[in-house]
Amino acid sequence: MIMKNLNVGLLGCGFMGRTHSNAHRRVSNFFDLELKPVLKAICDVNEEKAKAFANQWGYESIETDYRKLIERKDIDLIDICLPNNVHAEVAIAAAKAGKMIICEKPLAMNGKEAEKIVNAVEKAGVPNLISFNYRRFPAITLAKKLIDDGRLGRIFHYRAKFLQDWTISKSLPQGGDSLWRLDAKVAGSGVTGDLLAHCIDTAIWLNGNIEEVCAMTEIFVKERKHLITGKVEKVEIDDASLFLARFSNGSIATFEATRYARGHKALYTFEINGEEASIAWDLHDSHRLQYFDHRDESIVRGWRSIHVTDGDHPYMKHWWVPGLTIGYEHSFIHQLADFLEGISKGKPTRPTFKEGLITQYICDAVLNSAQTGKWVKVKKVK
Ligand code: SOE
Repeated sequence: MIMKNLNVGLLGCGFMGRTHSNAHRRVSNFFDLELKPVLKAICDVNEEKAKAFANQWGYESIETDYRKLIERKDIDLIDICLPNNVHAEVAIAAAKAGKMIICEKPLAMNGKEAEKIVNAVEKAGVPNLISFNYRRFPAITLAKKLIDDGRLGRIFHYRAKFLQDWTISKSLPQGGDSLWRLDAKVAGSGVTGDLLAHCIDTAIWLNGNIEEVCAMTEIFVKERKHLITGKVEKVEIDDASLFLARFSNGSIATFEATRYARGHKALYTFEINGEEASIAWDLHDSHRLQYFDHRDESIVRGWRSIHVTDGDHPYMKHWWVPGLTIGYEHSFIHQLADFLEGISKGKPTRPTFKEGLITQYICDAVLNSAQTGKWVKVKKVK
């Protein structure tokens, strides 16, 4: 296949900047695509950081002002790996300039801001993708296929958890480059936008719309020193967030995310129980999909642990040989491969910003319910 270059301008030199840069570098080695990402420019307000990142990842140039990056005629795709409070400003400017856009999750600080982003990309008609990478773990993509094929039958229960423990220490500060996730002015919310957003995105993909929620949040450490102001300031992000939900298909759900589950670093798990079959997944054993089918002959019936590494499993034919595993970073390569293929075919790739808005509305409803102590209906996307 003849490849055409697609020039990438990426913003942000943090953890997500690295996962996305790695995807841009490697995708064409493993997927036969018409478009080949070229690392044209990396943008960060800190020039030294941008230079070091460009050097390490092979970017051709650097920018320190996002407006300059967006103005550049040689940039086709803007990839936003910045903190949540600047997603809207950058995404709207990029859409107005007619650039394709990838944006890290959550789409924005809240639903209102996310609506403006969606309006901007729809008006401009530019391809857009919100990065909810967990959809592209082969085992989760396989779960989607099993559900869509009707193997589970009527679904009764959805159960999801995302557990971490990295903010338990009272002496951990908030804010700044490394700890902006703890600063509500930058992150918008705590684990609701950071972790539950992942659980919600997977859930609405696998099990359809969520109609209403009833939530509870908690802030365990009420004050932390702010790395920028140097002062001890109130903590306003949710440290833990739990909610009950009703899906449009009649199933009911529990969701939980916390950064206070001692012993868990990033334990994302979910289980779905249907009339005929159940499935379960665990990020710490990410290549396996647990599957129980009640239709199996009773004497051999039991949970199967499917090692999702065969050539006919989602994405796996692009990698090594059957039985050999891939990892976290590959989910970003898969979502990029799907996005590039979508651009070539003139088709939107899910999740689009519009789906990011659905998740944002659910996060808003969760935070609203936690405040009011009432069930809250989720706003519908037009
Ligand atoms: C937070 O620690 C975090 O890095 C999230 O921001 C990511 O989205 C999640 O995948 C892992 O945890």
